[in-house]
Amino acid sequence: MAERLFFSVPLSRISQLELIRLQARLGAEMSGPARVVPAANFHLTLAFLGSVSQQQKAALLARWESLVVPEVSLELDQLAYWHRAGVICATTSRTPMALGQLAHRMRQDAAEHGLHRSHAPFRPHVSLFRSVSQLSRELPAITPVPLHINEVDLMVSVFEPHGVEYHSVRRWGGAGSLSPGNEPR
Ligand code: 3AM
Repeated sequence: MAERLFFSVPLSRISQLELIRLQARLGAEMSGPARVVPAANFHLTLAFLGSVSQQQKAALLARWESLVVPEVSLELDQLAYWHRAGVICATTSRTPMALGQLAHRMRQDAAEHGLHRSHAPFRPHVSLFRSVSQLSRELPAITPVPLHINEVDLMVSVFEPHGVEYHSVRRWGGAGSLSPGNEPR
């Protein structure tokens, strides 16, 4: 059975709380069918892989087995509304080079192995609202939300009756690097 997979960066509890506060502030102004992204679904996508067969997934995991996650900091310092996607997200005016390079490698690897080919440039973001058909007024300036990045997940996206759920299939970096067979000596 194929699965919908993507590489992403998880968010710390502190960053999640700051983004929940931001959602509450914006939500008061939101009209129409806009949906609030639940904090459990907050993530920063590095590369969307599309529908991946079990065979492709095993090969993908083998290729990325020894991934070393770069330690980088970034600030989510602005809001953006992406009309075509119907998304309001927190994004950054400065992408750390190491993060951009990792996203590029992952996207290139996916395209080279018959998975999703990304065309849009990598723009680090965390989606806060979906199905936003229009903005009633300009998005406000925000206090930057700092993110300290040292972990990467391979995530599976599952459609449940109550909405989409994301689950980590494999984590690299941070505590995730202590998975069996990858323990420090
Ligand atoms: O944009 P966020 O990070 O909220 O980036 C999309 C999404 O999350 C991307 O994968 C993430 C998890 O669903 N994504 C989903 N569908 C996509 C598609 N058809 C897609 N990227 C490109 N094409």
